[in-house]
Amino acid sequence: MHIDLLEKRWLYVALGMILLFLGAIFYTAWVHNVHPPGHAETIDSASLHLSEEFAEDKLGVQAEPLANGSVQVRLVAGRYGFYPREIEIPAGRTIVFRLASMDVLHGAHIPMTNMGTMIVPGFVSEVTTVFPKPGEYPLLCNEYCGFGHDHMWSKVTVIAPENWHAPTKGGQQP
Ligand SMILES: [Cu+2]
Repeated sequence: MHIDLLEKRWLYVALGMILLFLGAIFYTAWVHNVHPPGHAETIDSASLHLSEEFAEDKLGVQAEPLANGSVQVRLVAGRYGFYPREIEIPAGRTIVFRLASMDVLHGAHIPMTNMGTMIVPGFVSEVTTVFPKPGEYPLLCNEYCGFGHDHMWSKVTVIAPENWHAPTKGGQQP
């Protein structure tokens, strides 16, 4: 089969682009730890307030660290806010966010970090991340969820590990 030289060149260009994009996907997966969510855990969004994990007094930074030493944070997303509105977490430690929506589709995103996930009603979203530097970070909703979407954000304060203390009981906030 004869393939014209010009056509061949364009084939190589197309092939090169495919390899470039595949390379970018694998690079971000391996080097920056960016993965599609592989976590499917269901929950009844209409009765979060009655649930074992997402009842009002169980939200926020958890008093007990997980078995591997990471700090667990539970948040509920609802029109229009993340609850609790403010959390304090330590820098340099693994943070496991667990999020559930009480109404519609929301997103959770902390700009300039790899903390980002959709919060689909009926499912628990889990994101594991580390904040290397202390500071104040906004936690934003990045899925349009209604008229108040622009105002849907919470404050995440990352504190130097030596100054951070776990809350004495679940749900307790600064
Ligand atoms: Cu939202």
